[in-house]
Amino acid sequence: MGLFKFLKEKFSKKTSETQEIKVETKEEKKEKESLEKYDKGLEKSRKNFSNKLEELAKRYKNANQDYFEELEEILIEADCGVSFTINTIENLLEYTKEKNIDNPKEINELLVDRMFLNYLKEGEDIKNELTFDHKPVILLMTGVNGVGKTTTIAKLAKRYINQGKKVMLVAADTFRAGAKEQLTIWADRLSIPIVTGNDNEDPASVAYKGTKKGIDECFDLVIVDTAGRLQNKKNLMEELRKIYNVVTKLSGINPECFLVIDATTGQNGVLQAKAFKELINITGIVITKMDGTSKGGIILAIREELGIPVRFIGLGEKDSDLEEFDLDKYLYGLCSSLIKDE
Ligand SMILES: Nc1nc2c(ncn2[C@@H]2O[C@H](COP(=O)(O)OP(=O)(O)OP(=O)(O)O)[C@@H](O)[C@H]2O)c(=O)[nH]1
Ligand SMILES: [Mg+2]
Repeated sequence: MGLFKFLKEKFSKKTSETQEIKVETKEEKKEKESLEKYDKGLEKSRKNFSNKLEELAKRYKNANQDYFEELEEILIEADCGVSFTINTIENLLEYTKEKNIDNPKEINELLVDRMFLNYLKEGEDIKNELTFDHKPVILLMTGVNGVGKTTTIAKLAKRYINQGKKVMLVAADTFRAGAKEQLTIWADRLSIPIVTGNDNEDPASVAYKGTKKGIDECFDLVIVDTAGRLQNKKNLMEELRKIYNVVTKLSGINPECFLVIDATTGQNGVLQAKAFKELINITGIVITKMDGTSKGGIILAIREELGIPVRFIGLGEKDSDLEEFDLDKYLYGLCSSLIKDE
């Protein structure tokens, strides 16, 4: 069975089932809420992507060269990236020619299949959730200015507190005025400890203090906030490497290192990821502000060009608006108008 049909069975059925009066288990309720978040958060992208595909399929009775050119444009406009788009279209052309397929609706289904397969083939399928096989897990949050690092820290802290973990925060952004206070407000709200430094203190020294406390006091998770830095500012990037090295040396293990990318910045996000990846070992990407963009294809572009897994996705400003990245739900959120309409 193709992925398109699989998603249809997996999720459309669930949506209709929920109409019936039936006692839901806690797990089912959580899954339903999660799917709804994806559905709502990807609404703009869906309009830009699958509604256009649907409309394209209506306009062409049979797929021809013009059809594939328009399809290519839709993928580029959705921010899937040039490389992903070209590979996918070439792939589709080859396959449809070989199998004699020219029905646009069928090609839409094949496209969803390709999006899924391409994501998987680009890298190992690692678990997105943090794993706590050693204590403490140190998580560095990095990224350029204003992408949502601090907000994502609060969301992740809440997530793991709810899972019963002992969590603390470290304000290693000693550069931006108000950064320490912003993180302290979140720590107070979540009732967890925070390590801060003086204004303009070396961020690596604050990261050191935080890591040490995390080790000494047996925390499960220490999340380190870092200042926003543009990838082309050499001294700031060096400073990040220093934080990374200090934490790695003290804890004796490579930290989890998330790069936060704002989905609304488009292909610039790919350039950011390339630069950060050269400097430190990025173990995952968090895509934020997915709810504010119509270009949800950025996840596919990043995966195609960097192979780094997207671990979490931000779908709103509240501390509950963070979901573990799930390829099925993402593709369903992006394409559900095609799938439901079948
Ligand atoms: N809609 C939406 N807004 C978000 C999301 N994540 C963060 N934001 C908003 O983005 C803005 C910037 O968030 P911060 O968390 O302060 O960003 P930052 O990367 O820490 O910023 P600097 O520390 O200045 O580099 C805030 O207004 C957040 O509410 C998201 O997933 N969706
Ligand atoms: Mg911040």
